[in-house]
Amino acid sequence: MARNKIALIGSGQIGGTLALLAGLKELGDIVLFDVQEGVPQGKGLDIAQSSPVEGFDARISGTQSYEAIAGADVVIVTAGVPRKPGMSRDDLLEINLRVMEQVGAGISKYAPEAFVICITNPLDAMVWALQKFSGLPASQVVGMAGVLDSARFRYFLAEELGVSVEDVTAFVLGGHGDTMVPLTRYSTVAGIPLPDLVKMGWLDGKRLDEIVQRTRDGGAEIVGLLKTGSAFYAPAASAIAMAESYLRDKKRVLPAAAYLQGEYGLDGIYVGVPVVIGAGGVEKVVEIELDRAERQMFQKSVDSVEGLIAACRKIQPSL
Ligand code: TXD
Repeated sequence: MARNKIALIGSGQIGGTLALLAGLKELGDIVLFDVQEGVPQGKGLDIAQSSPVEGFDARISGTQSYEAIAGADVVIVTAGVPRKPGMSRDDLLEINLRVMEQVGAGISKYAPEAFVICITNPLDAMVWALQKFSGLPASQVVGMAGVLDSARFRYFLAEELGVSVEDVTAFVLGGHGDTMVPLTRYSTVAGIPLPDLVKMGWLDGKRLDEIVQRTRDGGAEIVGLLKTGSAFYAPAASAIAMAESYLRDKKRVLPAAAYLQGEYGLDGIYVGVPVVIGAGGVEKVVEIELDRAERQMFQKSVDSVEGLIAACRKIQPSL
């Protein structure tokens, strides 16, 4: 069987980590793309030189040309610029929207069959724009945020309770960042919902609220520590889990920014919901019951995504 091909558009902090993880997991051959000359080539060569030590076989190459992504099975997009001092959120939106336009055209021309995972911020709006620019079916284009947000939630809970991260599941909905909605009653330790753990006296209710807030601020906490960039190990690991579910048809149920067509009473926007990812891409959007408070939080999140989409449309009315 021929190896799969994974194209990474953007070879910065997350892109490089994605290449290393995809190599270590032998997901396939890897093409790193970036506008910065030498960077994808250098990172590719460096990772390739780790393969004899780690014992994995993969062709890893770097490129400035979209042609090199031809026939990719999976494309993971991290291309974009970070927000710099003096740059407003709208400035950032406009620059990254232009980047999505280029990336969408490249994918549409050379890898129209690929499963596309977008990571670039502002996530929910960028994945929406990328799907439009690429013209790929919405089931083939998805955004990564929920796996990361729920991983942070799981890690904090496991640490608090002194249990294995493997036995903690967490459920998050909504947009990435401040407006994410951690659903505590659907989050469990070995199947026991968090509110029951509070009742049992294993978890303090106030501590749980603090952990929820820390999860919401998870990205900012890391930016505050790193000072020169944002998180990249856990974001890369999260996108790799999604790619793996697609390539191996695992049909994992993962939170992801998916295109809604009537689900949750929404139409035509991307927002974080649980989905099944398998060989057919996003094979199913899982629609769960929300109580009043959860619905309100979800709506706040949807409003902020809709605001970003409106801002994109203002910049590019044809979208
Ligand atoms: O959960 C999530 N979705 C996120 C999102 C979690 C963490 C970080 N998140 C966002 O991912 C972050 O705000 C950024 O928008 C992306 C990528 O983060 P990373 O830390 O990898 O950023 P880098 O190191 O700046 O890498 C971006 C690369 C860089 O090498 C640029 O040269 C390149 O993108 N770039 C481009 N590549 C291709 N094509 C174009 N036009 C282009 N412009 C810049």
